[in-house]
Amino acid sequence: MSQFPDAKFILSANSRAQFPPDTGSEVAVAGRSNAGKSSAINVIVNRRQFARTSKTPGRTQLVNFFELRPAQKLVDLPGYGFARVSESVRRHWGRLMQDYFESRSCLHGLILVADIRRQLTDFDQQMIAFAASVDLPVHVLLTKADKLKRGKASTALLQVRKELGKTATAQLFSAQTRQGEDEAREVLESLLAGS
Ligand SMILES: Nc1nc2c(ncn2[C@@H]2O[C@H](COP(=O)(O)OP(=O)(O)OP(=O)(O)O)[C@@H](O)[C@H]2O)c(=O)[nH]1
Ligand SMILES: [Mg+2]
Repeated sequence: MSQFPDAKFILSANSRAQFPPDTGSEVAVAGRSNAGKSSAINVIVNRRQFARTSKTPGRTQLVNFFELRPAQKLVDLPGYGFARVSESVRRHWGRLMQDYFESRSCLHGLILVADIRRQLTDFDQQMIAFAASVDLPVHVLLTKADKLKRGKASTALLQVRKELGKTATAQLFSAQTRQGEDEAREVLESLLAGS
């Protein structure tokens, strides 16, 4: 049974004017393009193709808002770090992100999704530093853990935790095996509750 039986898609926004009202409590999911953000959301919410996944990096250039429960939202942010897109798409992404982070007082936390095989990219680091500068708690999902042997995955987690220090928490995750789903849901609940 889903912990969020009434979860539903609200809208996809391409600009600040389209964002839903800045009310209640919201958690955003960010990360490199193709890292596995949408797949992680589907596992956490326990619905197949709830957030649409794709094999083409950088395709989802919209801010997707979902209602988890009344006054609780989850946001699938467009991925960064895509190589094969135009400068104008990249600029649009930057503006959209800036608008998003500037305008959401309801934002209570950030879940950063990172491919365990790539460790944290410069952009991930910048995102974490930015969140720290505005006192936004961050939790890192080291996803695609199924791609590494258990020992290697644990080593990667220790390394990332060391790198993060007190700026963020981190865990292993896999949308394929559902490893770490309970832990991720607990963190999401506590972020939404603002604790
Ligand atoms: N093996 C494995 N593959 C995964 C996992 N999570 C996601 N994938 C695959 O990685 C690809 C990208 O997944 P998405 O969830 O669409 O990634 P995204 O971060 O939402 O991508 P954008 O929205 O384009 O930025 C898809 O082919 C997924 O099936 C995982 O835990 N394990
Ligand atoms: Mg996506």
